[in-house]
Amino acid sequence: MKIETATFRTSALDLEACPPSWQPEFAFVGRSNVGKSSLINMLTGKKELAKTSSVPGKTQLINFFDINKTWSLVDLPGYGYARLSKAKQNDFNINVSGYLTGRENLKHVFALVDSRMEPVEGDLAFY
Ligand SMILES: Nc1nc2c(ncn2[C@@H]2O[C@H](COP(=O)(O)OP(=O)(O)OP(=O)(O)O)[C@@H](O)[C@H]2O)c(=O)[nH]1
Ligand SMILES: [Mg+2]
Repeated sequence: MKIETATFRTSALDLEACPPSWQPEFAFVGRSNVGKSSLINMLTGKKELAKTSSVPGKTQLINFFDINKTWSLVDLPGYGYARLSKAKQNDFNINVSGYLTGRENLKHVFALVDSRMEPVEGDLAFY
């Protein structure tokens, strides 16, 4: 499929704040810094659509991108960012889990792993 348009729609802290949507949605999860945001930019051919960083913990909200005005890609905060407090990590995990389990138009979740590393605790927990 050719991606003709890819635009940022909005960010949300948790499931309750997610925008209403009837479009099929596809989300990326994985540990912080695994490359979720970079992959969205690669797939859409837009280098700066999703914000990326060499420092973990860049994506802190649930970010929605409209593709071809008919479906959506969703960039999620990563887990296991050690420099965040345990309480904040826990909030992220609860918000991401809430989205993954409660979002009605979510069609598919892509769980990214770093092939150079053993799975981390969060990988196994999210599977
Ligand atoms: N070697 C390598 N580096 C990559 C690849 N994809 C992304 N990176 C680098 O990995 C770093 C993290 O990328 P991000 O896309 O911001 O990671 P993220 O999973 O969105 O991280 P959070 O937002 O913290 O959850 C950046 O420095 C990227 O340039 C890849 O395929 N190979
Ligand atoms: Mg990110």
